[in-house]
Amino acid sequence: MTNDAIAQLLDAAAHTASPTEQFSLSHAFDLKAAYDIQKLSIQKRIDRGETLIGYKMGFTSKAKMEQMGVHDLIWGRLTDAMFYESHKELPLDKFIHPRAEPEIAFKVSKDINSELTLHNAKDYVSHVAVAIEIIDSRYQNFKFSLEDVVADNCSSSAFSLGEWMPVTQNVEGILMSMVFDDVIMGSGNSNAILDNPWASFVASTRLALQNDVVMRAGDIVLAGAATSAAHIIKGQSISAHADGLGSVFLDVV
Ligand code: OOG
Ligand code: MG
Repeated sequence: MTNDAIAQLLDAAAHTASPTEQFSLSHAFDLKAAYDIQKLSIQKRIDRGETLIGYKMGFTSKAKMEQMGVHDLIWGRLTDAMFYESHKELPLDKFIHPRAEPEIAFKVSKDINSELTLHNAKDYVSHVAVAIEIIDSRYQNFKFSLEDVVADNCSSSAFSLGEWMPVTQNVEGILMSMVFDDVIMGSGNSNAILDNPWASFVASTRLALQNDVVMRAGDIVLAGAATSAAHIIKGQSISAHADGLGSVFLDVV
């Protein structure tokens, strides 16, 4: 099977919300091919009129690595069609078996043409926010290898953002939690994300450069979840909270 054929199947699985088999079980491909497949499948969305608006980091915390049994940093792409406004509805029929996780988002302030460090990263970011990421593996039973999940755009399917706060707002060592209706589904410290969420942003700039991607002013970067993800069901009100950043809410319908 060619990379484009796999990309086509993954795009169709996402588009029709119907699961597919793990490709790595029948067809060995390496990480480089996986990122190529990811790029090809997102290109199909762009060809249908979607716009690339940012990137997501994955497996940046131990909680996530342990939940999914994958131990390498991964990154994927975000398009405008994946964005849902806070306090609005999230239609469940667009997804296969969605899960939610609390995250921190960064907004890029100017084009990034070099690898950043913890010392200069803030010069390239205008705002930070609390976020909910909805992940929805296109693979049956949410099971995958590292290569499978990368090809599948790192399970990314939707996200929502709290209010953007100025970049001077602290995101290090803050308590984050996720609440479904009135039940706390998970909580953790933001430093569970690579010891400092900024380190995830810095890593995203490194990965972008390595892959000939230029991060642009206005792009959004999701730093990865500090807690494990939880299944969402119809009728739930889901929210994520981070100290000093506020909250973000979605109604699952
Ligand atoms: C892969 C995506 C991981 C995160 O925040 O670590 C991720 C998955 O768990 O399906 O989004
Ligand atoms: Mg995530």
